[in-house]
Amino acid sequence: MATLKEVLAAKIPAERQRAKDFVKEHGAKVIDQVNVEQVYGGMRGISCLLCDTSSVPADKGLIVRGKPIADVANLLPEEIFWLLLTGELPDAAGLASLQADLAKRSAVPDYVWAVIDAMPADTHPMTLYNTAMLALQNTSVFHKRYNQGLRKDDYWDPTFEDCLDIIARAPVISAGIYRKRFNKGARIATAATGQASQDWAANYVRLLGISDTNGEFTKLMRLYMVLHCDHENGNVSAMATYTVNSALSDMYYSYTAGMNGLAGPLHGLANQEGLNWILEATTKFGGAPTHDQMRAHAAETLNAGKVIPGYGHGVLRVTDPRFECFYEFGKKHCPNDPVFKTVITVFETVPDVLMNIKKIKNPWPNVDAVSGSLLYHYGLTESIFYTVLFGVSRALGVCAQNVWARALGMPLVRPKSVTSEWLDAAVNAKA
Ligand code: CMX
Repeated sequence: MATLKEVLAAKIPAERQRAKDFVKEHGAKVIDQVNVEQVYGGMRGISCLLCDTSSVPADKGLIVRGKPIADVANLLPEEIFWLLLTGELPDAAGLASLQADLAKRSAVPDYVWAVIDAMPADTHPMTLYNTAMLALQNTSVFHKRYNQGLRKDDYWDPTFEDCLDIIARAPVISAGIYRKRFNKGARIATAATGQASQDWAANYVRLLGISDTNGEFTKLMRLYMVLHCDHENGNVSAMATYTVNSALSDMYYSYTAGMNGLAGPLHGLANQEGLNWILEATTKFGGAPTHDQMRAHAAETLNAGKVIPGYGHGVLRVTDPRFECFYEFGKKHCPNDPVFKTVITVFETVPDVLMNIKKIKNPWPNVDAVSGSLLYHYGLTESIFYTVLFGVSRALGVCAQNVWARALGMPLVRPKSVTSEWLDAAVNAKA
């Protein structure tokens, strides 16, 4: 049986050589161009980042290492991490070794809890989560080994070590935060070393302390952790992580940089906002709204100059397949839940409303339009915690991306900015 690290290590030399040869042969070939609108428009659509872990074609949505997300949605998050890193799935022994390794690494030092305890009780869970993660930076293997003198070819190895530590500790930290922030009682202890009988997401459910008598919530959490794992490299959290890691800041610095971006309402916070927007409607109309009431609610939001959370996307131009996976789960497990029923009503009305607004490029739902309703159904009702769950899952993708970035020796990210004056001159020169 080969461990994840051994499988990965075996792949790196060939990939490194392939990248080197490819740049040598094709380095000067033009693959894209930049127009003025893109400079003013968040660099939307410029193809200029390498990411092999996943891709997001506008008409298909998330593809993980060549596999459409719906085809791998029933796998465990650890299997997906293996897939993201290696392009392969683990055998049973490989999976068990990864699960045992994660369990072994999951201890969180006491001082981290003291940091959390010292923060104001009303701090947003994302701030608590990021602070705790950053507080762990002094445990970074990369940081230590870099200071001792590390060859560039070896950067990926301690990056991998940090990534596994982060992934192992993320559920423990976030569950501890959940229990403290929402007065759920004492933290639940992690499994003793060597007793890792549970998978990563099932263990997370146990640590959160949410009752799951029929196992459905555990199924949902596995799905949740898979669906949010990665979304290529151009999104805010992935690109922020990648940019910071390119400066050889270790993964604690890098991952938390990405998570600060995930905390924005146009990105990961949209799952919190998505549920709140639906609950607002159910409160306003005294229950699941009718289609007309939902259209009115949408119009009111838009007239107030706000966005409809969970709808639209920077890249996608179809319904997000991650939305579809959750939607199927909801239809199977909680079709009569009033909040989930409202998600259905929104899906049946809001795209038409948005289609009538010319500037909106994608009227279809993204993953954040539905995820909250399912968590809510199973008793995880504290919507301000939802982005933390997203962040725990996203650790899988950004970790895989950056282990590869260091393995391939990707340099410091440093695009060129231009002044308005320079742009003016460039446009006039073309004219
Ligand atoms: N409701 C209202 N207006 C919307 C909208 C929505 N759901 N989606 C896009 N628009 C607006 C934009 O705000 C923009 O308006 P201005 O030009 O006045 O600023 C205009 O339509 C054009 O936007 P776009 O090109 O279609 O989309 P962008 O690439 O600029 O933005 C996104 C993408 C996701 C930020 C946007 O669709 C949005 O704000 N959606 C709601 C928030 C959300 O669901 N975010 C989660 C995305 C998934 C994730 O990253 O987690």
